[in-house]
Amino acid sequence: MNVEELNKCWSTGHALEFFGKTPEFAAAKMRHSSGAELEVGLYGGQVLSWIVGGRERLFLSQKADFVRGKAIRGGVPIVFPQFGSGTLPAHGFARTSEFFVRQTSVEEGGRVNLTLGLIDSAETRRVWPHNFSLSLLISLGEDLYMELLVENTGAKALEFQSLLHTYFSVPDIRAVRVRGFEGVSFSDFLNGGRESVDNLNDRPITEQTDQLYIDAPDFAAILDEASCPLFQVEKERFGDFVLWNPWIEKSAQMADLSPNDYLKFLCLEAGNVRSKIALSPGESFTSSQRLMVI
Ligand code: TA6
Repeated sequence: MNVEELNKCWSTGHALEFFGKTPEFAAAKMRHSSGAELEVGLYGGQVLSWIVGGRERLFLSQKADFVRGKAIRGGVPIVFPQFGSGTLPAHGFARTSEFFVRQTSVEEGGRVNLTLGLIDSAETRRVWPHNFSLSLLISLGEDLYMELLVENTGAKALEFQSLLHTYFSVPDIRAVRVRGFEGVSFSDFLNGGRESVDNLNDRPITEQTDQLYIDAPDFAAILDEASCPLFQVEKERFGDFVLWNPWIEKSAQMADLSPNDYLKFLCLEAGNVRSKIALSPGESFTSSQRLMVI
């Protein structure tokens, strides 16, 4: 569907309308009565912008590639059905697939809802021989609620990983802290997956960080250097959190990041990584995150 067709079929007026993010990339613009605004690209089903209180709250690289087949650096990439490297392309194919609109609505209380869909295709089945149906609910109120429903529509069992790879915009990574992981076991991807327990109450980020917090509590927060909360993340039926910042050297190797971009974002990612989700034919699984600006 082109933008005109999308608006004809799905626009709810000022609260939700479609536009061309680029000439080739259609996106939804969602507006809440609180003044919060959201942009969601149909490519990848990816939240690209979240404005609260007149300020952008997500990081989107100025050098992000809006090219089909490539992942867009920033916002909230959808990681499915694989996390990281493996038999599929890194982080799976969802983030480089074209989603379609399943539903749009504006609730009486003013929440603006967009549900996007992705189903298996000859292209996905070639790399992942399963039938599936994804529904991604993106709900904008004073918070941002995202819910991922995965259904096994095939005749054989399947297993998947899923994760919402949120790039939170921060003033300076050297001044933020992460709260919620004290006493939680984590696997350090930069140290061969070595597992240890985080013994910090409010964890600073002082170097390249790439850690999987296993069976993590459902609440985590990003704080400023005065330990005042910037963001709160509440996850449900996502077992883990991933914490990532590439820092200086890794950033320098990433063509879609500018050298100092590492200072401007922290990825705090709710996901099912350590334990894959298994679905028998006809079964489905729903997981969600709620992001709040504090
Ligand atoms: O979520 C952390 C991570 O797996 C890091 O290892 C890093 O690769 C990051 O995701 C970004 O991955 P991408 O494929 O988008 O460059």
